[in-house]
Amino acid sequence: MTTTLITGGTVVNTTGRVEADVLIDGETIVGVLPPGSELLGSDLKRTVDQIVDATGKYVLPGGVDAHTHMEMPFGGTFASDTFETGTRAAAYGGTTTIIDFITQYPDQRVLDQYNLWHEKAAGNCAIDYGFHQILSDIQPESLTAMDELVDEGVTSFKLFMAYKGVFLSDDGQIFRAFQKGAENGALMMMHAENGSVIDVLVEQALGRGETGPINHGLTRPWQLEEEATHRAIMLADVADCPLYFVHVTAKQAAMQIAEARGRGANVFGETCPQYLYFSLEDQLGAHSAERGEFEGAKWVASPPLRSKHEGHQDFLWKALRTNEIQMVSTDHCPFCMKEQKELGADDFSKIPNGFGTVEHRLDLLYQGVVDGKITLERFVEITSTTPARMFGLYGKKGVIQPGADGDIVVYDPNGHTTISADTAHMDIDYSAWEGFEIDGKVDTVVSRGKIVVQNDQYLGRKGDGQYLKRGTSQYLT
Ligand code: DUC
Ligand code: ZN
Ligand code: ZN
Repeated sequence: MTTTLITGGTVVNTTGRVEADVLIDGETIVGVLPPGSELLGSDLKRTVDQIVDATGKYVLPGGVDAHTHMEMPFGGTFASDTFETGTRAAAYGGTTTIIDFITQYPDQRVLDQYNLWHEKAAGNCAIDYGFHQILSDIQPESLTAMDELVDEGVTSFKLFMAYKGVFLSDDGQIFRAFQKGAENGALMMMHAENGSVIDVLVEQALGRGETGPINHGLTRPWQLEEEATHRAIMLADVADCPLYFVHVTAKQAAMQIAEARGRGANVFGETCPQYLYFSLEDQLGAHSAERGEFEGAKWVASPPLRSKHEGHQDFLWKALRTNEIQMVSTDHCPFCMKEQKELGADDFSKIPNGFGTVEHRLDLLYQGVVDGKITLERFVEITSTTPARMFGLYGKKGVIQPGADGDIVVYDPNGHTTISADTAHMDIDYSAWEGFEIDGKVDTVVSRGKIVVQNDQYLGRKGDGQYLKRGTSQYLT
């Protein structure tokens, strides 16, 4: 077993920061020690096999990205990152755990999909991984499967109020799943947009010949996110089940969550870097010589980007600071422009929805620290500790303390990162984040005691990552 000492750095947990050395024995943290490795030779009588010099750097718990879609079948194609490429890119960016969504379409059996996701991921991942389950068009068999999946460590289920005929469940179906969640302790997750109304707006826009990418956002206004968010909260109230909103984009939806939390409901929300940094106006302004206005397809995701003038982005940063929104995941669902986003060249509703961000989440949120939007401790909380606790991994993940997995990011606040598709490692032919400058840099990444990234080199191998059989949410016990 390899013993690793991370020395000279500032260890950051949600509770504060301290100058300390971190000792990892094999895969597990065994000590957070006063600085100075002289203790090792005498008191602890240990031989250290490898030393990571973190002088002048932050020592952070490895990132936990609780929302990814590796090789997801969607929009007539597949998300371009496989478990192999996507988890390696995540490791480069300081994420040492992902929770990916098992996808189920109406004609598929939930448990078959669960087995399929294990087949896709096993032996291919660079970092540890768990699963949530997507349930579409919920039928009685799916409700039974929920019990079995909770026993397998899939303790959270995503439902959709949008994408009719693909993922959407109606209110009655949603309510039955909520009742099941209330019974078996699972955390229910919601994609909150009013799909029926969106479908009308899309049909009308196409009928008027408005086919460009910007119409994706224009046909999914914030009112339809707020309405769905409110409706889901009310349904969860009646079912007496906890509820977690994925990818919150609209100020008004965040306010619904805040209001529910204010009266003591177990309602939670995540947002994503794209909704903090980009606006509908950015997308509208995007043109290229090669593609003209279709360049905007790079920023097509659902829910869509929101207007800068309405203040959504500022509100989401504020909500992160005040814990009205609890965490940040990526909704990593990359599609290349060539042959993928291009499927919607003549019809915005056919553009595969999604961003590729799994590699950049930590950097993009760290820039929020530099810009004074969140503290360093809050950065750790929203990128690692809360996602771990929300999804039953805390103690093993999300914290630097004895007994936790040796998942560490050494982050250099004096380093610099320029984001570009040319240097990123995700399997996508562009970067929505091209040219972003970050005043910080991932220096070294350790995953269960193994150095997997150092000096911009990947030192791990596929299959290093293990399946995480998760417990139920630690916010609910
Ligand atoms: N939204 C996306 O943008 N992509 C994948 C699924 C989703 O809900
Ligand atoms: Zn979604
Ligand atoms: Zn998603």
